[in-house]
Amino acid sequence: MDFSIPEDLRAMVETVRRFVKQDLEPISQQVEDEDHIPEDVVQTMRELGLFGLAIPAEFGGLEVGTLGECLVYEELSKTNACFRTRIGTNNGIGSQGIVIDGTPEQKESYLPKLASGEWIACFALTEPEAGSDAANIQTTAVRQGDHWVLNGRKHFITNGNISDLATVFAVTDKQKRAKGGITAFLVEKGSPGFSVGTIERKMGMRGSHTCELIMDDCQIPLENVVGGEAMVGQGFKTAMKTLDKGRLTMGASAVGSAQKLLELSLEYAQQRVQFGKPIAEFQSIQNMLADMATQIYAGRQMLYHAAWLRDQKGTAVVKEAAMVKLFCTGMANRVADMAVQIHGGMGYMKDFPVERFYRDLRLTRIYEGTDEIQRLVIARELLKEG
Ligand code: COS
Repeated sequence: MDFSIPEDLRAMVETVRRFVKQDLEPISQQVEDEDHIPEDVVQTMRELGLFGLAIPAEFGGLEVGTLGECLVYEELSKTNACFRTRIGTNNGIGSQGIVIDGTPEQKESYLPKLASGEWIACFALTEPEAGSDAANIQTTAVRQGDHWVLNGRKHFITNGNISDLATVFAVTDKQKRAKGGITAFLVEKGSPGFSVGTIERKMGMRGSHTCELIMDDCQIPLENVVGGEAMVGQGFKTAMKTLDKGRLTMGASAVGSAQKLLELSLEYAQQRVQFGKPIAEFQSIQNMLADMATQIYAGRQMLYHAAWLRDQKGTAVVKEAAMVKLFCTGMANRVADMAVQIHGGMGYMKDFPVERFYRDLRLTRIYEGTDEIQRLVIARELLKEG
């Protein structure tokens, strides 16, 4: 067994770590207050190639592999979560439908723009009646002459308001639904009948926006079915394969944020004096620090292993990806709770970053598949294995 991180990935992690320390962390509170990432920072992200981590090199991406991507997310998640979310959809759910199932023409046409960050992409599956039950989407697509006509409303769409391209899932056969009746469409900003609805108000994740997307007799060219004509009806599988990878990177974000919370807690516990000595000298605080470190260690090991496995086996890590998301996001939420506890009253104040991490991490147990869905996926895979 070789547990070492390859040299090229280590160098990349160093670059991202420097970027986080020098450029992102100093403005993390400003971004929180203004609910907006400054354009010059986004430009540096483009120059570093961060929008194309998961896009093949032949289309201008860095193609760092799943492990490489997870390592970058781990570093980026040590600061305000919105920075990771900004590049997240181009590397994940916004582009991977095209990377996995797109036609050569679709790859040629869209991936270079997504890899460079010139275009932003989003993933429009969720609807008011279709959250965990993704197959219950109500958006329809009907073929009319030389185009498809889409009607429906999506919500909770990350980066939807700033996207140039959306992968929109719609029902093309009401009887078949998930089993051959859902199709994925590439919908460009400005398409007739396509618009952004309400920007949603959230508990956290400031600086990263989610919104409604509305299709009102939205016309899409026939060639914009992901994977082309042969993939009409196969969109649900495209969505599931895309989400598998997202579940690993979500685990990486959770590990990175948990690590940062441990570092903040260690620092605070050694500075904060109560009853005449630093609180780090009390066993009850030490127990929490030890539990945090142990759980982070466990999460990181399973994350790296599952990422490595995906790099060896391609996309077939359904069970492991769900396990990583379930464990790592739960772990990070427990770590965040302990971090607030160690910081005491200060942990509840907006002046300290632990309060922000506590809110932002709560979402990781919900989006890209809830804890309950991960358990369902894991159990199904176990039963299939027999
Ligand atoms: N990879 C490839 N194919 C997959 C797959 C995967 N990970 N998961 C399911 N499929 C296939 C199935 O094999 C089945 O294909 P066949 O018709 O050939 O048998 C088809 O997709 C339908 O799958 P299934 O019957 O399992 O569909 P269900 O409606 O029971 O739903 C769950 C499956 C619950 C797993 C799915 O709805 C889900 O993941 N929900 C959560 C959605 C989510 O994460 N939303 C977050 C917001 S989007 S960011």
